[in-house]
Formats: sequence, structure tokens, C-alpha cells
Amino acid sequence: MIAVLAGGTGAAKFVRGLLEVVLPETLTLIGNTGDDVELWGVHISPDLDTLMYQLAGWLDEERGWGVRGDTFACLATIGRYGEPTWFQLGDRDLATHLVRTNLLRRGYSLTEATAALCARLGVRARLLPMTDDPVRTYIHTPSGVLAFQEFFVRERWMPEVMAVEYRGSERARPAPGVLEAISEAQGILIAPSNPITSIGPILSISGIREALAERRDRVLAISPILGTEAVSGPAGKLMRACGYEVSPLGVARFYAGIVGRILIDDQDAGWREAIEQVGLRVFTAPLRMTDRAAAIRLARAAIACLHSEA
Ligand code: FO1
Repeated sequence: MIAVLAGGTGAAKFVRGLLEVVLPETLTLIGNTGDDVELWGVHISPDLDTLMYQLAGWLDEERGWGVRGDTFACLATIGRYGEPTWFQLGDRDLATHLVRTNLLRRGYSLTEATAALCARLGVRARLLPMTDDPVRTYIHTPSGVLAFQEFFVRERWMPEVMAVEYRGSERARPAPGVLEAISEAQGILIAPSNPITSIGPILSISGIREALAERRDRVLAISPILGTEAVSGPAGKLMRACGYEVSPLGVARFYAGIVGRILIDDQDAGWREAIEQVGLRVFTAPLRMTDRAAAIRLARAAIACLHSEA
């Protein structure tokens, strides 16, 4: 059994590779819900959906989110009514949110609703939200506090970042199955997701950090930073804002104490010694997932690193 801590797009690419290397039934994905948002009265869980669509073979892999071949007639009509359309809600994607919201209103927890959606799509891996409680990521900027999707999508992650807040995390408990997945897995992978806004919210929930620390030698983080830049998105900007150097060493420092192993890019081998001083064992492989074959190679390398006893 392998547990994977996962955000959205980067994690989904990695999971695509992983599905070719291990049986889906042996995977438990623990997804970030800090990016969740309520729009038009529906509960949207972008990271859970990105992972679910990937597992179901529905993901629009070009965009990295949403359903392949989706249409946007509903959104266009919302725009026709003069309402904001900055969040691209596809018609088929909207069906997922409608069904989820309906299940939640009928008393399902987010864990139960996610399991129901996955079952109906024939997903064989287990997908768990990090928590059933509301935890939302907020970005503090000089002109005010933005919910994550406002910062990321509406403002195209342009505003200066002063601080990142995981609102609600102090009261949140891990979702059922999360701690067990971490303690019972042969290995735990931290996907190459944004450490601050994809993995940080998961780690902010009481008990998860401790469960990982106990299995530290079996926890492998895959760096989302190559050289001194994020593979994609605002990870670099957010790490800098939170006081972390933008480099594989910065990633190692962010995960120090809960991660015993880190996989960094071949070209970053020069950071090995400095990272070892933080207490992590260092492995190298090509990290760029330029196509499906590269994602499979990376997944294979990650599994080999988990099994390495040397
Ligand atoms: N990302 C965008 O850049 N623009 C969008 O309009 C957008 C819409 C969207 C709708 C549903 C969904 O599941 C994801 C969506 N995303 C969009 C991606 C999402 O904002 C990010 O992938 C995550 O929140 C960051 O991990």
C-alpha cells in the first residue's frame, strides 16, 4: 500500500505515471481541500476533482484540470446575466459539483461524497479528502485577503504575497482513514505539488504531521522545484513569501522532520550535501514530466527510492 499526499495538477501528472507502476487498489491519495470554493451555490473541490478525473481517465490533461472535451454553455449563460465568469466551470464538471453538493446537503461527509463520486466513475484507487472540516487557504496581499481561487485564478497569482493562512485548520480533524493510511502504508509519497498551498494545508491538520514524523524514513517528497524555479505555477513565489529559499534545499527545509527522503532533479545533485545536513536522504532522477513516458519513469524512480534500504 502506498499513500500519496497530493495537490492538483502536478500531483495528477505524477499519479498518471504511478497508475502504470502500481495497482490502483494499492493507492490511497490524500487530497488537499484548502483550495475548495463555493460558487453559484455548489461545493467545488478542485484538487479532489483533478485527482478523481485523472483516476477515472476523464482529466483534460492539457489544461491540467477539468473534464476533457467539456463545454462551457452554462458559464457563458452566467456571463450573459452579467455575473462574473473568471472561474471556468465546465458543463460536465458542474455536474460533479451538483451531485457532490446534493450529497453533502443530504448529510454525506466530504469523504463519503468523494467515495460515492469515485465509485460511480469506476475509480479503483482510494481518494480521501485531507479533512471533512472546512479548511480554506487565504492569501494575504497588500490590498487585502484573497481566497485561494481569487488569488490563483482571478488575479492570476500576480499580487504580492505577505502571508498564507489555512483558515479553520486549528479546529479540523483528519478525515476518516487518513491517519490509518499514513501509518499502515509501506511508503508515503509527497507528490511534486506546491508545498505551501497544496501540501501545507494537509500538514496543518492536527495529527497528520505527527503521523508522518513517525514514519519519516518511509516518507519520500518529490521536489516541485528544479534549480531555483518551480516546475509550474506560484510555488516559488509562495515559498519565498513564507521564508523558504526557492531550491530543492528550500523544499527539504520545508519538509524537514516529516520526510526522510527527497527526490530531486539530476541537474540539482549539487544540493545533495546541504540537503543531507537537514537530515534527508537524497535521490536524483529527471523530474520534468514532459510526457506520459516521463511521468512513468518518475513514478518508477519514486517507488525505487521508497524501497531503497542502502
Ligand atoms: N484553473 C485556472 O487557472 N483557471 C480556471 O478557470 C480554473 C477553473 C477550474 C474549475 C474546476 C477545477 O476543478 C479546477 C479549476 N482550475 C482552474 C484549477 C484550479 O484552480 C487549480 O488547479 C487548483 O486549485 C490548484 O491546485
